[in-house]
Amino acid sequence: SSTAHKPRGSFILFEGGDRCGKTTQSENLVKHLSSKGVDVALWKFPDRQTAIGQMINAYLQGKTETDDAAVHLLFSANRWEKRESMLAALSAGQTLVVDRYAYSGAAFTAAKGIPGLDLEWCKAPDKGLPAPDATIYLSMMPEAAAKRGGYGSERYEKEEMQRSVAQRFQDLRDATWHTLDAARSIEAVGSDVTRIAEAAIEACQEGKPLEHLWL
Ligand code: 2DT
Repeated sequence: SSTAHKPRGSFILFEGGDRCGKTTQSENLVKHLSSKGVDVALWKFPDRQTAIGQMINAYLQGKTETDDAAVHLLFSANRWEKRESMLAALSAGQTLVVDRYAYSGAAFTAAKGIPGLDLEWCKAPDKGLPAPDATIYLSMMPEAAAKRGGYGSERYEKEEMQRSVAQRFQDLRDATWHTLDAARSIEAVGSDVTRIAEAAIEACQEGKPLEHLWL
């Protein structure tokens, strides 16, 4: 029997503002990769199922008021509490398609413009988390996104906040980043997504090491 290690899975992240098509594209990517025989799972942050996630959910739905710094740390803790299972899945060879992560964490809190909670402060608690192999940023003007059936009723789903978030995302661009024009058709965006994801998976199969955020 072979003792050769299965290559690790790839960490493919979707980021972007509300109504940019992240959910549709991440679901379509998972379907596409599964049909090609790739071991793949779809993850989403915040994970509203955990105890911390339930506190975040109540905050987002406006049922509780939480200090902005405290809620920022809850979002980060919600990633740290999933770190071990994330690393286990990746090293078992499973590719993870993730809908939002630490870039959303830093962009949304920094967008509030609260003195002291600048981008560096916002990034600090996520330092050391597993880094994505590819970050697919679905770029769309907030005005255009709002026309897609309107924003929902959760906290942050306002055009002005979305504009500020988009600016913060620009400050967070790094080597993993791929910006796609998300105003195009689902199919046009999807074919770019597939190309980026397949390249990331191939790089991991060829031994690209997993990196860590913002150290
Ligand atoms: P969804 O609509 O995608 O469920 O996101 N957010 C998200 C933060 O403020 N900080 C974070 O760390 C993350 C992951 C973005 C719910 C909202 O929560 C915001 C939108």
